Amino acid sequence: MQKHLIRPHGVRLIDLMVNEEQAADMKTASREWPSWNLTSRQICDLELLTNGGFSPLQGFMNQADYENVCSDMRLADGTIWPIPIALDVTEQVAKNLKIGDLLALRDLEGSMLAALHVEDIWQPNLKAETKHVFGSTNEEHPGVRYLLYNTNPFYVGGKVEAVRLPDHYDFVELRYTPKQLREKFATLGWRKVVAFQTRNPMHRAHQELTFRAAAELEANLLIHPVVGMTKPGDVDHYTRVRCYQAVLGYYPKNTAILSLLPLAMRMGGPREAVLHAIIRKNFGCTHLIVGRDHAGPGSDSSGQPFYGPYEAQHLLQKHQEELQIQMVPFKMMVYVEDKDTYMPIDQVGESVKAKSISGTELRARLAAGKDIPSWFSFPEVIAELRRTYPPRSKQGFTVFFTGLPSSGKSTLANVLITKLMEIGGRPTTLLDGDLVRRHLSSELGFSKEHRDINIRRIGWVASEITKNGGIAVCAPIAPYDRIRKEIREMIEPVGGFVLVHVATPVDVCEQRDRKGMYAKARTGIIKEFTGVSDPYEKPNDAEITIDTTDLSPQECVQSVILHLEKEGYISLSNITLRSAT
Ligand code: PPS
Repeated sequence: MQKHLIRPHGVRLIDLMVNEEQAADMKTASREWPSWNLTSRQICDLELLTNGGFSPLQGFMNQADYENVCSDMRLADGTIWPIPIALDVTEQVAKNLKIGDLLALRDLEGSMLAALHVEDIWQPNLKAETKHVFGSTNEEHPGVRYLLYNTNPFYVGGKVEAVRLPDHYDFVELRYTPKQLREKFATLGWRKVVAFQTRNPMHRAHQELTFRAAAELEANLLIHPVVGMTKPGDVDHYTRVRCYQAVLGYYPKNTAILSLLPLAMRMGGPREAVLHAIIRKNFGCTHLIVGRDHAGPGSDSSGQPFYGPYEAQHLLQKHQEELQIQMVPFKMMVYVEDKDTYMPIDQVGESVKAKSISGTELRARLAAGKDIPSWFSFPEVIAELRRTYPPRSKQGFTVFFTGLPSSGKSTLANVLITKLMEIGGRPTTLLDGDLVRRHLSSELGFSKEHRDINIRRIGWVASEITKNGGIAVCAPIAPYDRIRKEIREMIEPVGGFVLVHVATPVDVCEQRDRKGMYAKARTGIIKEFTGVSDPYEKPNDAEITIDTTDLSPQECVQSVILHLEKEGYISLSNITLRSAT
């Protein structure tokens, strides 16, 4: 029944699942095996290995495949494959493994998902991998950063036998495996299917483009969004899926379906586009839409794009005959007001007024609670986005004071908390340095390692408060720049983050010496004391810098309040109104 469908990549559709009896035996036997708790990304990879989304791969890559993929974009047997699918483990696990072992692969709760027959254990050159795969070693590229900072130093390769697929409890009815989707296409009689890959909410431009692509090809449409891992800071997949479900209603009946793809994206631009094509072929699609900067992470902080806008199209074009799945290239769609229609940007004459709204502008409009025009998106999609991204005046935020001991952090934090409670409307929590060390970090000292743990704890609590719409005011010393940046990265996706550098000079702090600690540090009674015998890295990314030497606490806090008002997090008009009446 499926013979009319496109063939999978390689000889057949891979299915790594063993039968029930074997699974039960393997689970029992695995108690004696070495074991590895998979990371979120590895769980995504394992799911696509198991269900054949990554056909012809039959496990995590061995060294020969890995090296060939890096250098030549091919497996050792010559089959085209663009990105390594490797299992990274710690040195401790690697050192206790030998060729021929069975390694139990477990989920985040420690429940067994699969067994790996160890063929190779090696230490990869991750820097070289970033260069080959991403064409960049710039740490601002999320794929590069992941490889350099979140990847364990050893790779283990070998065939996999799976006992079950990873658990999913959300949108279960939309999670088709390649086999199930192929069966569905066969049942529906869909032989030509064009896939749309996305990691963003869909608006009118995307609906228009996908509709046109399918209509022009006389094909059906698969909306195939990635719900595994995407670029940090993207709209969460729960919100996106609710948006896709709404957009589905705007296609002619029975022409389009929605299925969720548990892929961990690498944001690898051109090479990732080739991977997307292979996956869609395995899911039974004959065509893949590839647009501007497909799977690219945009630009670095100097504004330099990581990839050319159509580099992904060019690479896929080069290999499409061999891959068999066909690329449907498209240019950006823009709204032409005079004609009340969407058109590809290259078909719009220079004199014609074309409109579009960038992702950044959309976020800004949501944050400010401003209008989002109906030509841009569907009412249901706008409503979903507004639910997830309420205006800043309703979002949570964190104010993070950093500075030397006795610089005035705690005093300012206390005044700020009082002011914010006067304004009201949101629950407010103070995470002062001393308070945290008493209640959360009582076992920690002041080494760099312990200070980082302390700040990570504060950051985690603050991010939870922020995510749930509250206000966290933190006032630790937080002397290290990298960890402060990590906290910012943790909080910004869930609400506001304002870093306040309390830049009171060290001699003024020492004169104040509220707790007599500088004196003790000078005589060596207190060791590793910030500002005396331990470093303080001044922030270069603070929203506000305050030197408290000649200012009253009220004056200092006023600049924080005004900043919060300017950014839309608080509204002072209520206060003025109240005090006027
Ligand atoms: S850190 O680096 O952010 O973890 O430090 P923090 O938790 O904010 O420190 C809280 C208070 O601990 C007192 N204290 C020291 N500070 C710095 N270095 C050393 N070695 C030290 N030992 C004790 C100090 O009073 C900090 O409070 P503040 O309010 O900053 O004076």
